[in-house]
Amino acid sequence: MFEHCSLCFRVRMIAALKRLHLQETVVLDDDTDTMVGLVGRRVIPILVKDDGQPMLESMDMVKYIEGRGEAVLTGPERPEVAAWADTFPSRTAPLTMPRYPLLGLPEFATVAALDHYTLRKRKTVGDFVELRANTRTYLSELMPSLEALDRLIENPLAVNGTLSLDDIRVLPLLRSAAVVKGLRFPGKVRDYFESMMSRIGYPPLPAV
Ligand SMILES: N[C@@H](CCC(=O)N[C@@H](CS)C(=O)NCC(=O)O)C(=O)O
Repeated sequence: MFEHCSLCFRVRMIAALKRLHLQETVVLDDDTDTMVGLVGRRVIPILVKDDGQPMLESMDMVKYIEGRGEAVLTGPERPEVAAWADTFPSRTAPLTMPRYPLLGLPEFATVAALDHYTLRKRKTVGDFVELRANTRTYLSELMPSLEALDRLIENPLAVNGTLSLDDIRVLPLLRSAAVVKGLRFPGKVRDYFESMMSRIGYPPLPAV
C-alpha cells in the first residue's frame, strides 16, 4: 500500500471496522519491482490472502474481508452516494496530489521515491508549485461537491444511517481531501469525518 492512497484506505477501514488484523507494508513509490513481483504489474493496493493468493481490486478486498466473521456493512447503498464518490476524486486531485509529497509519508522516504512520484504526477496533473499556488481557486471549485455530500449524509456514523459499502466509498475520499490546510468541511461532513475516523481509530493525515 501507499499511506496516501484512498483505495488502500478502503481496505484498512473495513479491517478496522471488523477488528481484524491486517499486516501492512508500505512500498516506496519507485518500488515497482515489488508490485510486479506480486501481481505482474504496477498497482496498489494489493492484498495477499493467508493462502498466499494476491487480490487486485480494492472493492473485492473489502468484500472478502467483510465476508469473514459477522457482517458490519449491513445497510442499504444509494446510487447517488456512489455517483458522488465517482466524481469527487477528479475535483480533489489538483489539491491533494501536489500535497502528498509534503507530508513526510513512508512511500516518499527516499529522494528517488519522491522524485519518481513528482515526475509521474506532473505529467497527469501539472506542475505541483503551480497547482498549490492556485489552491484558493481549486478550493472554491470543490465546495459545491462538499455541500452536495452534506445534503446526502444521514448520520455522523453512517452516510446512509447504517454502515454500508457507501461509507467505504466516502470516508477515504474525505481523508484525502483533509490534507488541504484551510479546507473547511460543511457541518455534517465534518461531523461524519471526525466520528468515523475516531470510530475506526485512525488519526487524519497531516494537512499542509
Ligand atoms: N481498481 C483498482 C484501481 C487501483 C488503482 O488505480 N490504484 C492506483 C493507486 S491509487 C495505482 O495503482 N496507481 C499506480 C501508480 O501509482 O503508479 C482498485 O480499486 O483497487
